[in-house]
Amino acid sequence: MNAVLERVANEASWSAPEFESRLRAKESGYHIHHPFNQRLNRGELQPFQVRGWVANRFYYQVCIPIKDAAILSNCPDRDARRHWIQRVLDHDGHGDYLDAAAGGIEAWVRLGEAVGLTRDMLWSQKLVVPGVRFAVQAYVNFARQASWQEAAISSLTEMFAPKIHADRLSTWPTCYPWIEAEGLAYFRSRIPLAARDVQHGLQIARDWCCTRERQQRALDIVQFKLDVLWSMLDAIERAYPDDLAPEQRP
Ligand code: AHQ
Repeated sequence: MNAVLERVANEASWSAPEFESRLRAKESGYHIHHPFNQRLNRGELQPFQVRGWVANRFYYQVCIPIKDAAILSNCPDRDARRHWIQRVLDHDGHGDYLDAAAGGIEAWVRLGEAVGLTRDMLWSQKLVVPGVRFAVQAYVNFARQASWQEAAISSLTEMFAPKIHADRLSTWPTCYPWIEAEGLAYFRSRIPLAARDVQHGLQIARDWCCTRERQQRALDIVQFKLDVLWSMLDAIERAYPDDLAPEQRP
């Protein structure tokens, strides 16, 4: 073990409040601060750029339950699975596709239709840019290969998600009046679910991070996931510049 790791391994653990405070301090790297997201929520993007963002984020959304199923497959803890499986149902739905239990992915399809995309365009994934595919697959593969606790910790970027959803709900109706209001239902639905999921994720982190080394590992895992989200917006921003040729605009 190298000297740095040895020093961290031998240092005392942070208290639970200190540990959570350090996790929450990672907010400064959240994609809410990415220039593309700031332009999006200030109403500065053209319809094709919003459509590009929705189509690429759809790929992230449909991969979330695959990621969560990977965590379930690695998790021997029945109580943890009973909690975690709800995340799969929240995204995939468990009713027929027309009722409230249609799920988050169906709500995202409705967001896509509200911004002028078709269901087929979304599911074809033809608009997904390489950098987004690469980042999302890095996240899914991390969840497949890491311990279930480490993979659960990677979802804790949702500590910061209620604000980004609230920003969209408060700005898009004015900034993008051409987007049908019901298209924003996903953002509204996600706020309470994110808060619930974060409480479970933080409990897993508190239980697993019984040493300073593991606490530092948790911070590094959250940083990895922040990098996934940030690099997705880097790729989307580069794919949809303001002066993109009209024939290339979604
Ligand atoms: O809609 C989002 C969502 O369902 C999830 C699940 C969670 C995870 O398991 O990693 N993270 C997440 C996020 C969602 N929306 C993102 C956004 O900006 O709309 C934020 C993202 C997250 O903060 O990790």
